[in-house]
Amino acid sequence: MKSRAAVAFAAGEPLQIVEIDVAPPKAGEVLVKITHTGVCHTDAFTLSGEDPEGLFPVVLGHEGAGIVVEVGEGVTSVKPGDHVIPLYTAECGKCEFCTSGKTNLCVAVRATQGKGVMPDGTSRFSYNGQPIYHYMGCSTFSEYTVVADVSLAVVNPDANPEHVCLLGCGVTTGIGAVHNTAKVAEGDSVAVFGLGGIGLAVIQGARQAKAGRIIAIDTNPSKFDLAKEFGATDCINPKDFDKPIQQVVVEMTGWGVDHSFECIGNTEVMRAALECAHRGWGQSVIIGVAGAGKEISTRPFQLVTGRKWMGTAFGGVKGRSQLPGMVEDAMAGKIELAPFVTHTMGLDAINEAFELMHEGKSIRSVVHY
Ligand code: NAD
Ligand code: AHE
Ligand code: ZN
Repeated sequence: MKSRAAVAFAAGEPLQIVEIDVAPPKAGEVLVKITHTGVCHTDAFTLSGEDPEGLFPVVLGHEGAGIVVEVGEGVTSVKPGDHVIPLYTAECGKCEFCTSGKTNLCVAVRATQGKGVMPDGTSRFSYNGQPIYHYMGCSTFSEYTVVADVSLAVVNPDANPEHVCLLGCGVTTGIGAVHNTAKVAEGDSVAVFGLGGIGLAVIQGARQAKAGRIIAIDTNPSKFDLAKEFGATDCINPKDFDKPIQQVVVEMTGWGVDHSFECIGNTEVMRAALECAHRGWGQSVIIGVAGAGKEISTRPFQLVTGRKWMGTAFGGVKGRSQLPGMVEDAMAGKIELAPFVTHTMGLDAINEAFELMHEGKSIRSVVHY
């Protein structure tokens, strides 16, 4: 079938809106009509050419909501008409990772997903007869996409897709990092570096956990109003100080914060986030994705003196089991999604979403088909 799609033909170039060909779903696969997709910084990261797994031409997008159109042979977990959120972290329920009870990092389709193809090693997308790569097992920048059945969460059809698409990545990642990875407890102090969709979701999660002090940090002070709305108690701009930001946070708190979160993808800031964690027990969670060749460093003494360095993917959330409940929480007002959606646009204007992100003017742009 034909599908309107925003295709990244080459790194660093704007997406092109074209009509691509989408082949029917094979065994274990599902054809989904995407109705809405958010634009996450990770899409921009891969488009920039910095992603070691980046492949072109590709249909990017991994923060979507849609409706099942057709299922391939053997698929029983979803049916046409189901409202779904595609998952870049699949959940097969059977692999060593799924059954461990220790992680959400299912490996059922991860190897082929990283190569931009479906589990049989081929793509369902093509343009002028040439194959186009899939992205993160989702490719939500195409009106019709094909995903593995283990990469779909079935959600309440009454949920607003313009909002719950954000549970496909940004909001789930931030909130999950607080509850599943850091396990923030009542009264704990928190520092959040980077106040985009991810950092603001961390703040929302920290407020849910009844954290005490929530220090929000960004070089763009236009993010501070929303951070305060979500629960930040202090907002600081590293550019306002002539000393390292970790020193500022330590001086504000005495010995540092119980939990810090890096939500930018900057390895220098990752170091600052670790070093502002409390001596003896403070922990720092890396959420940001850093480019090819980047490495983190700190004095080992920082770890010897009790700080822990951690990381999280999709906030540790198991998508098929836990996302439906998060959608219910959003419908019940326990998770706020509307304030994240600062811009909406049709697919034709998707490049504006990337511009707004780079200019620091948006939190989330949501594209509708
Ligand atoms: P975003 O661009 O919306 O937000 C980033 C924020 O960081 C901006 O407000 C920007 O002003 C701020 N910033 C930039 N440099 C800074 C600095 N030196 N000091 C302080 N603030 C600074 O991005 P986003 O969509 O919120 O994504 C954030 C990061 O999280 C990206 O690296 C993205 O790839 C990653 N991410 C990871 C996961 C995961 O599962 N681990 C999931 C989603 C996104
Ligand atoms: N492809 C990159 C890694 C990118 C990465 O870390 N992705 C996160 C999700 S970002 C969502 O916005 C993730 O889930 N990682 C775990 C996984 O299995 O991909 C690289 O460095 O090669
Ligand atoms: Zn994302």
